[in-house]
Amino acid sequence: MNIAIINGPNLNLLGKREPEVYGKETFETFFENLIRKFPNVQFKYFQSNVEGELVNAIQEYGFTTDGIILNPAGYTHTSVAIGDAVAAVVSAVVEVHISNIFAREEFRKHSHVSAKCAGVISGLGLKGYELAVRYLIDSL
Ligand code: CA2
Repeated sequence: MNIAIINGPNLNLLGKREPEVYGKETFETFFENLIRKFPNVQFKYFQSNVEGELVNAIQEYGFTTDGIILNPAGYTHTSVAIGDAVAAVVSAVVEVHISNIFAREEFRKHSHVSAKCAGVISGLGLKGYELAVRYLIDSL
């Protein structure tokens, strides 16, 4: 089974800035442990701060993997293009947010992506990515 994790802008700063909101762990450390926990899953990881690169990655992995775990970060709330890309691909897409976007500012409560996804996990920290992996394994 192949799963791609795609992270949007600023998530390369995880564990380095704003630990009170996003936690102390870097994504690299979390990802190493995730690979160890799921030896039967082949993971791809992509992070970009550039909207078009995220669209390209969704298009690439959306036809070559079984599932995508997508945290579009700030583009969640602004990007019609990322929502359109998710709608266009065949892989199951799970939207994940580390923080609870419904407990924050009003503008974070709207996502251009959620309605195009199989489901959304928000507010469970990095654990949300692991839960999304479990969902994809169980459902595919
Ligand atoms: O909670 C999430 O996962 C978000 O997608 C994170 C985005 C935010 O714009 C969304 O509303 C919710 C922000 C990502 C910024 O990541 C940082 C990580 C560490 C330090 C600074 C920013």
